[in-house]
Amino acid sequence: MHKIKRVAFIYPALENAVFPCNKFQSVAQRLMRRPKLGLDYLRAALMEKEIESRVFDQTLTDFDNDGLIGILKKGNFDLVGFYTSFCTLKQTILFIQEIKKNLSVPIIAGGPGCIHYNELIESGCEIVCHGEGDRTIAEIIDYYHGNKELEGIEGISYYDAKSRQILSTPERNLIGNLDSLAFPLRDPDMIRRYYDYFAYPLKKPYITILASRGCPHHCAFCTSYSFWGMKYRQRSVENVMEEIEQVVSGFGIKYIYFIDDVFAMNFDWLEKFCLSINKKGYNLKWMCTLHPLSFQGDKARAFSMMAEAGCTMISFGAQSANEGVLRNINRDPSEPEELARSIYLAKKAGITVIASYIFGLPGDTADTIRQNIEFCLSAKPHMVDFHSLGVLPGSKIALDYRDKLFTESEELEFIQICTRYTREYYSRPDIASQLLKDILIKNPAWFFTFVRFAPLFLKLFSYR
Ligand code: B12
Repeated sequence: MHKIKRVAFIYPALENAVFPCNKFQSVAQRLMRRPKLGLDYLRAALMEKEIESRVFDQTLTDFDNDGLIGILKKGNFDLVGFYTSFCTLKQTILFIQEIKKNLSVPIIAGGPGCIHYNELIESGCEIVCHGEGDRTIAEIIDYYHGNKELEGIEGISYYDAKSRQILSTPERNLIGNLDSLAFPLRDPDMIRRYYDYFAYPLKKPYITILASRGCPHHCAFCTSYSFWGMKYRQRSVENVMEEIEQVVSGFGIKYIYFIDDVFAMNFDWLEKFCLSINKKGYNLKWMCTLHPLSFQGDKARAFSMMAEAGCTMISFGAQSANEGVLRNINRDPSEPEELARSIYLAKKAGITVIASYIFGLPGDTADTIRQNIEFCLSAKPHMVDFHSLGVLPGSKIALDYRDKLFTESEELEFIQICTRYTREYYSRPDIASQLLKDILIKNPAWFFTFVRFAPLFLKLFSYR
């Protein structure tokens, strides 16, 4: 029996990834540091078992292999848990191998990289958790405490010494009632260090909150539906308000980024939420991500209600302005028209709008990609986020394109077009003046941030 008293969670940074993310993305990531909410949910689950835990976020504190070994030795941890994603998988495996060489501490892993459980286990990881980890981690602790067998824990893979095989247990059902979860256990020292220099309306200290899990859409490039299942689960407004009360009174939070795949799918929920937040009279602003089809029919009312409740920014996952490409990625060809209306109405309500596009989707040609920027130049969101397709293992695109993934040179070309079109967008006088005006209204102090980090911003705009 291995008594667990202290757990270290490691979040490997993209900047140090040895595969396969491009330099452009890692520069962009340096301009924002987001809390690792999933790990804070796990910390909350461990606290309910009176187990201490810490997150070592490599995006905040850089450490190499030796540094990590030093951290683990000094902290005297009894268990190490890795957050994994496809981009940082190789780096994670290197870390795991190094820990195995130097320490005898058991290692577990979870997160979207769990589909690579074979590689993780072969490198020395004992247990890999699939999907939601909030309940699974508690049972993994029970296993280490001798109160549970591995084969009785749903939603994991592990190496079975008897059969000398990697075994997987049956899938775990999704948590039915998200209100039953403890609120994420946030570390006040880390909260102060997170920032997002792209989102100029954002003021520090800020945190992220999830008001729902999963996404009802099935976009071919995304892995949300394969990871979280097809079900969209929403927390009650009361439960979300309780968490907001906790972070505002506990940490003086000024800004919240709702990182739901799609925020407030249901209009009644949104209305109740906006009324509740208004009633509280907090000095608090927030932002969220919406789908172009969100609140169809009731957009004007939705956006003015949101603005009144403190929403200062909406990010729309537009992805493409071309009907054929939209069909290819399982999206609705009517979206560009709907999005144009959303952008107009959200801006009218005083909300900063960012529209996000992926270049290099199935069916994309130079013309369809050009169509994206032409659409933006006409609909005029305050900001655009043009990025190239990263083919995510587990997504429909990865399955359909298994044998014809984009070559490195094609990917490089898409990245270059992203940069070129981003420059073109912001150099248009009407777009630049709209942006400057909005910054002056929302947060003029952001200009100091821009000057301070000018080399990084310029690097992004000058990538060739
Ligand atoms: C906010 C966010 C970010 C933030 C913060 C990262 C974070 N993970 O917290 C930032 C900006 C840093 C980021 C960066 C990137 N992201 Co991101 N991000 C998200 C987003 C929108 C929310 C993450 C979140 O909080 N989820 C909610 C919590 C509750 O879930 P969770 O973090 O997965 O944790 C749960 C389980 O996974 C599990 N679990 C997680 N870790 C562990 C560890 C152990 C030991 C155990 C037992 C369990 C366990 O238990 C947790 C609680 O249930 C997700 C989409 C999504 N819906 O998840 C994309 C997502 C995770 N990101 C994605 C991608 C692609 C990226 C980037 C590569 C983007 C880029 N090109 O730059 C980088 C990669 C950075 C990296 N180091 O890996 C993909 C990952 C795809 C994949 N298969 O790997 C996702 C799924 C988006 C998508 N729909 O495709 N991201």
